[in-house]
Amino acid sequence: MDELAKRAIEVLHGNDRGTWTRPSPRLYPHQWSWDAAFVAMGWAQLDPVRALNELWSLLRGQWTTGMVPQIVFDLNVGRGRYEPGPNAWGTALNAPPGVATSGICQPPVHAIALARIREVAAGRNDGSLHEVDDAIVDLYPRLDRWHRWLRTARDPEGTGLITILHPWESGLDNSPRWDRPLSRVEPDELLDDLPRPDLTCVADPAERPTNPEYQRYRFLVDRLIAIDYDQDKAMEEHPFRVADVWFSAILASADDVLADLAPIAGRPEEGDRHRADAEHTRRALDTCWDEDLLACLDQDRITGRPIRSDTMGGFAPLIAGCDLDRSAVLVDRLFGPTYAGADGLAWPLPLTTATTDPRFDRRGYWRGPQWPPMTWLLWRALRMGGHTRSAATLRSNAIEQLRDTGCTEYVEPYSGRALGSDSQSWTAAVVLDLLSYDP
Ligand code: 2M8
Repeated sequence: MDELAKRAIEVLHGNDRGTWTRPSPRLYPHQWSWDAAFVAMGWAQLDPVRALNELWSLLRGQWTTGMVPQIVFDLNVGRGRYEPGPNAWGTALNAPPGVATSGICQPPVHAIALARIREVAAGRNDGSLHEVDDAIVDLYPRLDRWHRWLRTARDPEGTGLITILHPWESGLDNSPRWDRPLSRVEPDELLDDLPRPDLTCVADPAERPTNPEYQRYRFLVDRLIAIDYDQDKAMEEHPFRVADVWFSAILASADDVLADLAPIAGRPEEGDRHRADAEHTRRALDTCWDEDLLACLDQDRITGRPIRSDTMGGFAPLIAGCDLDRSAVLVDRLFGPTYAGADGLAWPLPLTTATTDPRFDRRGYWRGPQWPPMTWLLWRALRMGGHTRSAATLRSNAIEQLRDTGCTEYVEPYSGRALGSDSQSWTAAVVLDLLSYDP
């Protein structure tokens, strides 16, 4: 068997907790929301039913409001191993009985994962398609509620863009996109004994966010606890509110997918609603286009202004499925001299921040390095947008990188050094999916 595939399978098995998977053995010992979606696609290559369990495990934590939480905690993990842990979120009355969760969310990749599981099952001719289709009947309404929660609680004015209340909700936690809005967040008291177990899990603490950032992260969580996660209040007064274009674009694409899944779930009449939602977001993303940067910009909902930074977020229209003219511009930029085509890169793959952005940092967490799951999202977008040749190039470069770096969390783009955790589940999942692809 292919050595890389073997390593990826080892990583998934090593992080497997039976019905769900740790993102990594030490750094992230609980179940994370968007990791679970990627991981499910990885399991699909081995066992589509195990893949469905990954999604079901996550959805055990779905709140009655419809929110799918960023973390579903494993209560067997020792106290203090990950912070903020299960007792730090004040969510006991919000989460379903018997399940401990955080109180924020992450990008909605789940429907995309479910459709991919189905596609893989369909190619197996072993009866698993039947099981997947049965599961879709029950999973679809859960995902529909999740999307509806995002489109109401996090977009009460129906703008088509989803507001995040914490950088962790973006998944691209430390992106320079959040620097400005986060700098205005002033914790009223600083935690002297800020617990940072994460710093002991990486080779160099510089591979993780800084303490001042963590003080703000904790403060934002405390502010949400203080209003008991009341979303209406949060959307009016929370000190960090940003309409996140990358998150919104993923939702648009996931809505297109839900439209395709609706008939399989026995709800054909709901397809049009999802398509209209996706279209609405695509139009909203159009209004966030910056002609100078040639990028789509997040909107700070507190100042009412766009956030000018040249990052991966700018490619949101590609993820959402935009028209040919715009996608041609974005594909040029993606492979151009400030992103994948930058001089001196070990592999020509997308960067999380443009090399020309003043805050580009080749080692900084989400501030420059290459992240395999983001490469995967862009690869999928290129394929779906009909950019077949670019997609093929991206895929083969990604595989080449992964052969060298293994299932690492992220990669320093110039030296090609593996950074963060070295057994990251979503990277393993991306490996399996990329290797399996048969155009
Ligand atoms: C990272 O985020 C968590 C907080 O959610 C952390 O730093 O502790 C991010 O890379 C995020 O996107 C990812 O889902 C998570 C688990 O892999 O780790």
